[in-house]
Amino acid sequence: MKKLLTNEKTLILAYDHGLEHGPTDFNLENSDPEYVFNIAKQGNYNAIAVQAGIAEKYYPKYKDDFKLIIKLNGKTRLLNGDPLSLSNCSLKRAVKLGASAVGYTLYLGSEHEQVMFKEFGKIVEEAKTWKIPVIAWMYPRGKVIENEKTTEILAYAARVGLELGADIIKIKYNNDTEGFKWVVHNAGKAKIIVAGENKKSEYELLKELKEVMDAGAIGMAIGRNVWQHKEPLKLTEAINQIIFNNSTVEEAMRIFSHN
Ligand code: FBP
Repeated sequence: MKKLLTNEKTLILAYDHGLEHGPTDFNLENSDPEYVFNIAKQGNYNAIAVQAGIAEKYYPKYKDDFKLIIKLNGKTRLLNGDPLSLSNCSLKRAVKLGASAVGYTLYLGSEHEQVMFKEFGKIVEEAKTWKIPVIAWMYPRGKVIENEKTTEILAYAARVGLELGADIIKIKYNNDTEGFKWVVHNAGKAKIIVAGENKKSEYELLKELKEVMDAGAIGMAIGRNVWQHKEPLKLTEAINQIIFNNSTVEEAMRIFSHN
């Protein structure tokens, strides 16, 4: 049965990497969107986050299985210099494609941040009329950002997301367990979810997830660690246990190993 986008907690499968990183993240199996959409279905994810082109061709078959988040902007990794990422899909089209929420990456600290802030403001305003939530991928990046994962800069990113009107803020985690409470605190009534980032061991991933949940995050929007995994559904089950059943890392690891 299709879950809500978030019922306090959420687990989202992110699959916009083909645009952001290129096929370098993929193999023969996971380069096929069908393979990844099937993980979202079998793994009982709340939603999948994809670009409009993928949504248009692959979501109709899964519309009763999980929610759709359309990533409105995106850029390739081929450009040099400070990042600028503008929308390639309107809200109207996203809603028509079945989106229950829209996503937008904001590169704060980029010399182009004002351009993205301006566009994001318009999207937030329009999203209110469609009554759909806006998820901001808050990524500090640009030549003035020496380290995009200090606690101070992550807290700043979370705060900017709140101030610009995001309902959910997607952010990276820096393994500072105490510091992350400050990050979450600065998001106020906006909710925090974390990215999975580069592929890591199951234990490391689950431990990080437990730490961010304990700090007040509501879940995860994970990509590579799941669909690059040999056993994505087993890993998903362990992730589900931590997010929705408040399991310990050890319990989740047992579930992963015994499944
Ligand atoms: P992962 O869990 O694979 O890190 O995916 C999360 C995500 O935010 C994707 O939605 C996006 O494509 C990617 O990370 C961008 O990360 P970066 O800009 O750091 O490469």
